Amino acid sequence: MAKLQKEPPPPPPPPVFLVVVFAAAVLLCSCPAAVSARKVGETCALGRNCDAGLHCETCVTDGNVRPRCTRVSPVDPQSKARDLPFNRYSWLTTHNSFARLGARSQTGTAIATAWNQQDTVTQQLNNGVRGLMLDMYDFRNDIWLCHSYGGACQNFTAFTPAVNVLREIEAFLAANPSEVITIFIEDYVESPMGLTRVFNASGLTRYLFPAARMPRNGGDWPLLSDMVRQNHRLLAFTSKPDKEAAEGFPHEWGYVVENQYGTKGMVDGSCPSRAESAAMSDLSRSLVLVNYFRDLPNFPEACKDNSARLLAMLDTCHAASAGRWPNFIAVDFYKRSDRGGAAEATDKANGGLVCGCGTISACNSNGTCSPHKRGATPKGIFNATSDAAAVRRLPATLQWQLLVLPSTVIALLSCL
Ligand SMILES: *[C@@H]1O[C@H](CO)[C@@H](O)[C@H](O)[C@H]1NC(C)=O
Ligand SMILES: *[C@@H]1O[C@H](CO)[C@@H](O)[C@H](O)[C@H]1NC(C)=O
Ligand SMILES: *[C@@H]1O[C@H](CO)[C@@H](O)[C@H](O)[C@H]1NC(C)=O
Ligand SMILES: CC(=O)N[C@H]1CO[C@H](CO)[C@@H](O)[C@@H]1O
Repeated sequence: MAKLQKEPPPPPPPPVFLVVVFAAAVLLCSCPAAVSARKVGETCALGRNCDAGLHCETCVTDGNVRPRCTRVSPVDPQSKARDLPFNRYSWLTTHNSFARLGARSQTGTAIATAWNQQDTVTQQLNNGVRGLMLDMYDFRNDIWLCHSYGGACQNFTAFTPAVNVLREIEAFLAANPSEVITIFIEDYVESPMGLTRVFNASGLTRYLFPAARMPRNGGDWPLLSDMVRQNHRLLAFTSKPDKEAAEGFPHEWGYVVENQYGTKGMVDGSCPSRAESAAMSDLSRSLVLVNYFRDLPNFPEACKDNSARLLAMLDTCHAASAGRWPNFIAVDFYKRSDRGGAAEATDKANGGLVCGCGTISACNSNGTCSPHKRGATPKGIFNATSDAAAVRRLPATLQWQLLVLPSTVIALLSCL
């Protein structure tokens, strides 16, 4: 394989460089909006100091006490490619999406169970989350989102009737006609046709992608653009095998391989499948889900878990999954990280799936990698063109950017 080797552009003549620095400094210092739009890793006081898709936080457990802008939203892979099979995309997924920090139980009782996320499902969807893990239980003659205590849903572990969150999802799908969402139901519902009734009541039934159209023997999924065109924009997998025949809800592990969840799934360098799933390397399931969260959600540690360790686990699971990048990356406190976090992990998986680049930002619309994004090109299964693209010369516009970039940084520093 040809090694990525670039000719350094000729150094710019010093007078030009100084003029650019001066111009950039004048522009940036005179424009507060530009100065307050901070990039990943820059110091901030408030979320609105940071660029779109970022927020302001510390990660003390990782030694980062200085508040800095960190990633929240992944890059939308549809901005690069819409006409790939659904199994060629990766989606940021929240574990126990409904268990919002500080939420009260709608039974009126104080919640005495774990919280896994910081914001509502609507906010998660607005931030680019596209996979939701929901635990559904029979409770009070209805179906609730709940954790179990003593094998059942209790007043103090019940969050909200499932229909409320399903209606949030419905509102998002109605308002965003090209978005596709996947729900993973941890299903404890025994009441007859219980899932059907609650999906009916939420208005979501018409969006459901039919199980009959899902590939069973490792084939490609329909194209994302086709799913959007047919308005089959909701996948709802259940953990209960019998509901596929009874109600048409696909049984998750007939279509998805999934690694061990919880603390046992966070052992560095290992990515075993969970008990209910076929082996990670089983190619008869076309979708791959990677869990990366603890048995007990840990808010202070989550920023560290969701950073370098998560990225390393992606590589481990990629190798364990026969060279497949995960289609779903499920975490607790998805907004927390020391920099790029779960959003960056999703970008990395999308880079591998969409075009064979190290990150989705480097993908061109024709499936090649943009040459100025270096980083190792991952060995994905979709690698046809990326190596060839990586050795091309820098175009003139990028040489110009190389000139402007350092001067912009210097100018910004001089404003502080
Ligand atoms: C749960 O709350 C309801 C009223 O909100 C109450 O009637 C019921 O007794 C409670 N159940 C338990 C086990 O505390
Ligand atoms: C769900 O809605 C469909 C279509 O309106 C209807 O035919 C079906 O009977 C409903 N199922 C239940 C269990 O409510
Ligand atoms: C792919 O797209 C990039 C960027 O638009 C372009 O520079 C490149 O020439 C294209 N490559 C091919 C093989 O079409
Ligand atoms: C889909 C694809 O192009 N896969 C190729 C990735 O690279 C290996 C090794 O170069 C090929 O054997 C695959 O066919």
